Amino acid sequence: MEKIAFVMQLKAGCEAEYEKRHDEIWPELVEELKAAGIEDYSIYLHPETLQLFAVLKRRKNHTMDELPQKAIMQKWWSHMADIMETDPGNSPKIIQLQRVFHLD
Ligand code: RM4
Repeated sequence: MEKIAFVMQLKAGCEAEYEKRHDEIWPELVEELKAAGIEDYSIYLHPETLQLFAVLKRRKNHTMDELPQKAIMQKWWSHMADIMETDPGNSPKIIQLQRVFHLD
């Protein structure tokens, strides 16, 4: 497994709605994420900047790169597009983070 982290951006005033939608995440999306080799996926909200800090583990032979082509992923991104900063095609704007410290 490897652990990666990235940042997304929430729109102002959408904190409660973002959490609610994830409380109600679609089971078929969860299945697709797990099938892609993702585990232990958390998203944390920075209350001042509204940055969404995401951290997850993924199998070495993960297929995360194929997720953007999956119908359920595209449906989810379109469902979320009104409350997140997005790129064309509704995928969330993402900044990959570089690990600078680790303690096992
Ligand atoms: C996020 C964003 C990510 C997705 C998670 C489940 O808000 O849409 O792309 O992996 O939800």
